Amino acid sequence: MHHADVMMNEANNGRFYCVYRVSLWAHAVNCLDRHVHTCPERVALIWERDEPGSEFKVTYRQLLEMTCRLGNLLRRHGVKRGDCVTIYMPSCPLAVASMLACARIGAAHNVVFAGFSAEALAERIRDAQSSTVITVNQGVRGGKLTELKKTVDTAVQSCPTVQQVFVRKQLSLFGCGFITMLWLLHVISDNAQEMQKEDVVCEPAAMDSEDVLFLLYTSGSTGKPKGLVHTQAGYLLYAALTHRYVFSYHDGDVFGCVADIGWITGHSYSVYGPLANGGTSVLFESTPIYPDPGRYWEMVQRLKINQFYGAPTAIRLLLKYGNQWVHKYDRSTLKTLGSVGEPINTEAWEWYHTVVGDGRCPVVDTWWQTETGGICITPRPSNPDAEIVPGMAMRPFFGIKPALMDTEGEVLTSNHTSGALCIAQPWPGMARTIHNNHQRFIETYCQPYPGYFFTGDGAYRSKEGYYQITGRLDDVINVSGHRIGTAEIEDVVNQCSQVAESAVIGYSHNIKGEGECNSFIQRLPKTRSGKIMRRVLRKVVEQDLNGLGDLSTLDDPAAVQEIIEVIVNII
Ligand code: 6R9
Repeated sequence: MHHADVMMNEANNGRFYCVYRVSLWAHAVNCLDRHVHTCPERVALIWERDEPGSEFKVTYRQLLEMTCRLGNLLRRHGVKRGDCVTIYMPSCPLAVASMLACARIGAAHNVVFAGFSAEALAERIRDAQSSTVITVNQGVRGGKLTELKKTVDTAVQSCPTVQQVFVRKQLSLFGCGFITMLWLLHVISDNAQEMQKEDVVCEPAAMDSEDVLFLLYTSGSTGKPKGLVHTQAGYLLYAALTHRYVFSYHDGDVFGCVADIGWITGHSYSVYGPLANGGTSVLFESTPIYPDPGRYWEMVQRLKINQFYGAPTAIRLLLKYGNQWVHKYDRSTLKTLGSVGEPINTEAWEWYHTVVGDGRCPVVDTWWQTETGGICITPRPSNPDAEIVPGMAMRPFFGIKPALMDTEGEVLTSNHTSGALCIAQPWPGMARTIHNNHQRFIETYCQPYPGYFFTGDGAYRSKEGYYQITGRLDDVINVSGHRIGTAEIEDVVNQCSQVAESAVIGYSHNIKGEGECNSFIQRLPKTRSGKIMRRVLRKVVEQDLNGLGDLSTLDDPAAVQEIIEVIVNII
């Protein structure tokens, strides 16, 4: 029996996950070797490259081979168990193989989103004390070329720990034709020269269930980003279990999570969850509007995607372009539609459900965080016909005990109430610490409500006991003594036909405590993963430009500058 199966039974019995601390084979075995024994030619990854129609498939056998070669290459260059390897690559099979190669030899990986600047990358490399970086020379996204190797070159100049950088050379050609495809096929199966020299067998390291699997940085509201630490057994169990049950994933299904592997969503639902379940996972390397706003649905038709998992920010954007981009394509393969990253407003939920899913696919709004490792609150699993209320994350997953706290720190026991969202007992996928800063982990998550894990989010529990996430608590506004979640007001504002998206924030008001400031502007400041940075807006409105906090995840710093100009003029 595989260790993960043991853990799964434990979780099903509702017992504490950490009862057994046994050694297990590295993740690469659970995600690859197992499936190579039973179905070597099954497609593990479909690499949906920037140009539609240039997808590339990798079987479990090929992915194992790539992973082993890379594992051997890293070992030969001195990477040991316990080291940390930084991966700076777009979503592509080699990035997945790099993650699994680290796991196979017992090294932790630290994937940094390939859109981050040299400075943000350097900060994460330094904090992780990585001695090895893996990258590609260039990538292409939305028709734009990015020179990743150059960014790495700049970054490592200020990273004294880095001893070696592995660069995979790949040509990112626009409008990739048949010849290029042949060339690509050659490169992928042949792999780069160095990898080619390596053996296709790589002995997996035996790991303790609580050994580190990876670090993943998430931005803090103040100070520097936090390197959250996930461990071996609990994380994989939780990613696999949630992937199978939340999305009702069945063998043979094609799972399309469009998040970048640089985020936790990509880690859990493009890589570990689907691969642990022997699934076929799409790696999406483009944007929702490239080459046009039909991209997602054209891809669904072409790859016959069964479960589609995306972010509200993209849904809101596509909704604006109109239904014709959806109707153009056959979406009959779709069975479940997932949403993650931010509260999904009612208008976007309805559109996703009725237009994209033709009213026949459950929409699973999935609430979770980098810290939780996998989905914690979501409508499924449940009876297939159990109610789903638009815009609500609904029910806790197996083993998750949500608790709402009042401002005095007391647990709210009744329904139809709002409070700070905590989790009352540990679960397998929870992050164990912040790399090199356990004290910050304790202060951020464990001390605010002793005995509970504090999520930083606010939630409402309805009369029926269903949960609705109301937004980050640092975004909650207090007007005349009423605590209102930003998401609640935005939901109403977004229903105006002229409004594509909105961000509601509060600012100090002598009488009411906080007033709302609604100012419409061209674009909102967002993180690279599409979350609106309301705390930055609030600081701008409060004219506290020195207190903007950690901006390393900001997508386009010019957006903040624009807003500063508009808002400072109004106030
Ligand atoms: C998975 C992911 C975590 C924060 C989280 C919350 C927000 C995520 C949400 C949601 C409302 C949902 N969030 N999913 N809010 N409804 N379905 O996004 O992880 O990048 O760490 O962000 O995102 O505020 O605390 P991460």
